[in-house]
Amino acid sequence: TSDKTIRELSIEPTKENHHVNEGKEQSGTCPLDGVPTLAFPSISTADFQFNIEKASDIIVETVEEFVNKIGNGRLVLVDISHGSKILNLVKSKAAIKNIDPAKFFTFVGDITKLCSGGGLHCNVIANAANWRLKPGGGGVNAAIFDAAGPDLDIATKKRAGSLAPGNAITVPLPSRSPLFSNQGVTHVIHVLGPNMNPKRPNCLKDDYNVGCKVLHEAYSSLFENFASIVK
Ligand code: AR6
Repeated sequence: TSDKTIRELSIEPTKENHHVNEGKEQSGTCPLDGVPTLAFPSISTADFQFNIEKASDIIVETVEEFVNKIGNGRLVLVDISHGSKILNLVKSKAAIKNIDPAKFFTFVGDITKLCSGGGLHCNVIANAANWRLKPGGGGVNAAIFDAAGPDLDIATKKRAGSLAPGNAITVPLPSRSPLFSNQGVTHVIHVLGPNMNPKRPNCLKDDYNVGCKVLHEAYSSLFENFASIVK
């Protein structure tokens, strides 16, 4: 582990150490370092079946566009699974584009336990939502609504009843929500990405001309919402 620590602390980013902070997992501590941080899942690439190669290009492009518009804020792409293909693709593409690894990195962990389980304080988390902004339904949406408790549903309903593909909406989290008190999350940003799954509403039937445009809009809208919170 000491080798790993040394590699993580090295100043010169290399392809190997560039983004994933695997060593920080399970640390059980969470320094609230005060740096505004957005943790976001890969929108549309699981239940919505969006092509991950195309999605990884769009994530890196949009991050590159916004990374200098968020003050001292940081962006963190999170996935729960260790062998995450999307994380690995994004990691290598971000390294090629020389995106500052202090401002953008990838992280393996449960987005609802980043502070307690991962030692990473993220004051804002994004949700890959459904168009009705309904709790449940599996994936990261179910995990976030479960972890936040009923307050997130109530606060969400106050803001909006539905979301169009490509849009995002910020919901401030009441301080009594466990996600706030245990993880330090003050805002959830719901994002609706393009859907390629025929079993879900608004399926684009493999129309990647529209799909890529909508996914780009979804990330732009997400990062704009985060920028407004940072200011
Ligand atoms: N922590 C971090 N990442 C996660 C977690 C978690 N707890 N759970 C899943 N992921 P998905 P979509 C990753 O399917 O494709 C829902 O039912 C997952 O590995 O949640 O946009 C909604 O209600 C993947 O990389 O979102 C919608 O109907 C990413 O999160 C629909 O699914 C997104 O996977 C949205 O589908």
